[in-house]
Formats: sequence, structure tokens, C-alpha cells
Amino acid sequence: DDSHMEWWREARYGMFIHWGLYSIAGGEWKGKDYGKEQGGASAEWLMNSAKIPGKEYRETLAPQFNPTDFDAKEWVSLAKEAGMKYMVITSKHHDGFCLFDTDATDYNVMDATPFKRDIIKELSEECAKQGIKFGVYYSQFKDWYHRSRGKGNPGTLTNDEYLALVEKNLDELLSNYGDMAVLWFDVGGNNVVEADAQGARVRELQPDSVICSRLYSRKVPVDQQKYADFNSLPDRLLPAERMTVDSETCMTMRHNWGYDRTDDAWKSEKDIVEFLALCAARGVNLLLNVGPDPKGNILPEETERLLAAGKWMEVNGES
Ligand code: FUL
Repeated sequence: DDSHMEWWREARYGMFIHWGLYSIAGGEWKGKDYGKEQGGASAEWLMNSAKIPGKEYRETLAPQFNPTDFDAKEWVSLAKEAGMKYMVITSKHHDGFCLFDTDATDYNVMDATPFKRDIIKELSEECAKQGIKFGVYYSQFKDWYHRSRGKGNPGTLTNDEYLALVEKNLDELLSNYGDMAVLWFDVGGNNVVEADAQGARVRELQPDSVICSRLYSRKVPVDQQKYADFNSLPDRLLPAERMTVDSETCMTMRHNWGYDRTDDAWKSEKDIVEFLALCAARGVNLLLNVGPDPKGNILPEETERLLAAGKWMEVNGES
């Protein structure tokens, strides 16, 4: 039964949000630029790219996380005005920092930052109010803070403790925030047994959540991915003949996913609208990314592009 997919298939277009402690650094560490346009990894990979010990990363960035401009209503209204039907935000990216209230680790917005506001709560409530489906990105495998990165970076948890953290986090995300429309897992390096258990937990707590195939490692054949509802490929589409399952693609408006201070490789409004049209023609959902700044603002360049694409949706969309 795939009736839980119906809204998702019709939705077509959503907002992706990469936001976290890395947004404060904006791709830079100790005067050096690690952003993707420098040939490095994307800005949200900073902890890994600059080889920052977890403790130092946290102690430097968490006390600075105070995005006083953050206004859930503004973000959700913008998504709506842009013609988007769902929103997916990084509840925990590879740096391990949780943007929600959790009892599983104190490395979270409530306990480790001066902001002390549950971002996932505010956004989920606002989405419910405005009729936008709400979901979370959750990095279930890569976690450079809690897990060992080898010598010198032991991580705060053992492997078993880490799996318990993921389980607890999933329980919290699926119990405390109303309908969780999408569980956007990422980088499935864990084994099938772990992935299956995580998928089963989602199904148990919220049978209607739509689960991203990145729950599984790419090595796991598609027909063995029990809980993968849709396939997600960044920045590109599968050749039409290989599209056998529901698909979504995600795209940034410049090089980086997370906020980057120097990245000026903006895609044009035309590029974005053309890609959106191509996705629509192929029946592929598009999750278009914004990387809000450290104060909590979606950038003017992003807003402009969102509204331009929104106009196209208004004229050509199916809704
Ligand atoms: C990738 C991640 O490693 C990137 O940081 C980003 O979140 C992208 C959407 O997915 O796998």
C-alpha cells in the first residue's frame, strides 16, 4: 500500500533548508576558506574539512548560535508564496548538532546555545498552520561529533550508544512535532539490519512518513531497501528509462548547501526555472535548497530566485 505517497507525488516541489552551527562559520575556519568553490567540500562539511575536534567545534560555535532574526512564519510564508508544498530542514547534519530539543545528547539548541528555542518545533507548528507538509533531514550514519573519527577524534559515544542516540532522536522527532511528512535520511553507510530497524521505527511511529532511500547504503540493491519510498539524487535526474521508483532531486542555488560567506556562484533564475520545469515534465520532485545566514535570514538572492520560480509555478503548475 503506497497511499502515504499520494500527497508527495502531487506536491512536486519543496524547500530544503541546511542550517546549523556551520552556518556561523560560513565555510571559513581560522582565516582559511574551506567552501566548495575552493575545491573543498560544501560549507556544512567544515568540521570534517578543517579537521576540527568535536569539542573545539562545539565550544567555538555553539555559544555563538543566537539567530535572533529567525522567524518560522517568514520562512514558511516564503515557501508557500514560492509555490512549494513541503519543507525539509536539517534536524541533525553530519556535525551531530541537534536543532531540536532532545534528551539523548546535550549537544542541541536548547542546552548548548544561548538561543534556547526549538527550531523544529517552531517550524513544524507554523507549517501545520499554513498547510505546508513538514519533514526533517536526519544524518543517521555520519556524525562527526558523537562518533569516532579515528585517532585524536574519539567521539563522545561508543557505537552502541550512538545507535541508541539515533533511536531516541527518531522517537523524539516522530512523537513531539505532529505529523512528520518526510524522513530525509542521508548517507546510509550503516548496515541493512540497522537501516531496516530505523525504517521500521519510523513506520511504527508514523506510518505515513515518506522515507528517503538514503537510509540505505548505495550498495544495497533497490529491491532490498524495505523502507525506501523515494530515490533522491542531488543536482541531476536519472535517465528516464531508469526511473522505476518515485524520485526526487535536490538542488542548491549556488555551490554550497550550508551558508557560505564567499560563494557567489549563483544559478540564474532562468536556470532554476528550467530545472524545475524539467523535473515537472519528468515527474520528479524538486527539493530546492536555501542556506540561511547565522542570524536566521534566508538570503535576498535566495528569496528573489524562489519568487521567480514561484511565478513560473503559478502559471504552469498543476495545483
Ligand atoms: C549530502 C551531504 O553530505 C551534504 O552535506 C548535503 O546535505 C547533501 C544534500 O547531501 O549527502
